[in-house]
Amino acid sequence: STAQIGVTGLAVMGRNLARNFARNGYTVAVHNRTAARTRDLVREFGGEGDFVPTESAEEFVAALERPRRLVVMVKAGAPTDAVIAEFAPLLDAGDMIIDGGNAHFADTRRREHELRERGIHFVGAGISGGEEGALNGPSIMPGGSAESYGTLGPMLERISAVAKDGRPCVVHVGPDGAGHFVKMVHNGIEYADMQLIGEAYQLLRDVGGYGPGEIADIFRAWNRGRLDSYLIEITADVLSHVDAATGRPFVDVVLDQAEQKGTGRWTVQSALDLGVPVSGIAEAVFARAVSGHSALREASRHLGGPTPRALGGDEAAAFADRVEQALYASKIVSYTQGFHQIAAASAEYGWDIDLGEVAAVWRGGCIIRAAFLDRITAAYDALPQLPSLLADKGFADEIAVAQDDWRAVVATAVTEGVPTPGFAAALAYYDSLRAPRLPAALTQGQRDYFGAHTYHRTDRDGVFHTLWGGDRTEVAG
Ligand code: NBP
Repeated sequence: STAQIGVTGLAVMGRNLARNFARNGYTVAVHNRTAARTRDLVREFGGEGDFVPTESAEEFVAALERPRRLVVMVKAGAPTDAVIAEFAPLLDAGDMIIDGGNAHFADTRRREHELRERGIHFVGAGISGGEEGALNGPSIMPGGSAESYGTLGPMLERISAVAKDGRPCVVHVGPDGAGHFVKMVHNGIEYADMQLIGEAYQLLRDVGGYGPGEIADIFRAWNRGRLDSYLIEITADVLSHVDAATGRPFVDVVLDQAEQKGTGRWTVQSALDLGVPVSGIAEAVFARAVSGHSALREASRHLGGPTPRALGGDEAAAFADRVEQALYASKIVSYTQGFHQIAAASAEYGWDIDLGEVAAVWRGGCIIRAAFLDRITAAYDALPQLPSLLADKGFADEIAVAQDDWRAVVATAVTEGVPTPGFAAALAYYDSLRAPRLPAALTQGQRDYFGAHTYHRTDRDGVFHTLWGGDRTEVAG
């Protein structure tokens, strides 16, 4: 037993993670259900470090130093359960199974509870950054016991991405499913970011009158400012790419039907359960769904409405500046909502998640890495009990400056008939929070009318019901 860590599941993610451990000086036992993958890894990359190739579960477990640390990188769902069922009986108390796949946090909670009873530490670790990140430094969000992080943490800190200030992009998020939960919300925020960027692009194209190459330049300029982020950077690259076969902009030859693997949907499902409004993420998930309903779209093309008139010259440039304000303000809102969801889950499940640390581990390695995240960490550092990111003076001030342009952009989109569900939902959320009174009072009246659901009053304590079908006197509820 010579390996400090083992990786089972050697498809793209597992293979690259194993290489990352090996390149950082660890001896890595490697295993895969189909042994050919194990042999391929060692043949192709064996020179990068110390690998211990193994072909059976017993051989794999025997290769690991104690306490054993066994990383599972297989397809999420039933395959993960199958692998756990195969390996757990071979492990001893104190050993660790680290699931680096995209598991649903509820599965992670279940697995952690089951394995804890057998003395095995189960660490559900969210890993972001795709193939490239797994190899060169991902952002890692491990859950599980604090004890497991004691020896595992330093190893993860060696292989993770490093933020600009030199801090590794990994933190012990909290017990059981906390890590996978935070990874899920990360993906939900990623959906929202992508949708907002897409809306900005469409407005620049249809209302600004810019071509894809020009919009790429606009995004490059934005990427030098407060929107500096990986997603803005790759957006510029995608928009400036020209299709080799046709000579047309790449973005014009790709079918406009967005696919999804499900983590955005999970985020919204969890938010519904927690009662947290994540309208930005929800609109992003629904926007992908709309795009995919090709028959419905085809049958709806004749519906009446405006055709956008493109601006030109200085007007277009001024419009682009306003779109930047709208994008930035909407982005603040979608992060506000995502962090609210994490805070709510943390309270619900007793995770005690440090929100500032979450923002800090997203600064490098992951898809939503952005300069902006430093600001979020600073906001939570200044006030750990911050009830909402919008309660941070810095963000509130920026939105105050951005909001006239934000409103103008949404108004223009509505007038010109360009769908901007993300921008509009973010603005509606902002205005809902600001509103001195919401029509929820009327909703309560309606509920009391048809269902005797009762209501509270603004002027005295208690629960009340009005006898709507009778003389409309008010009685105690
Ligand atoms: P896949 O998700 O495609 O899974 C393939 C691996 O699962 C292979 O090693 C395969 O073994 C193994 N496997 C399956 Br399928 N069923 C199995 C079973 N019943 N028993 C044992 N092994 C089984 O691999 P991936 O794309 O590398 O992703 C790995 C994990 O990482 C997934 O959970 C995925 O969601 C996540 N992921 C994350 C990111 C990211 O950016 N963070 C990107 C991509 C994937 P075989 O070779 O014998 O078929």
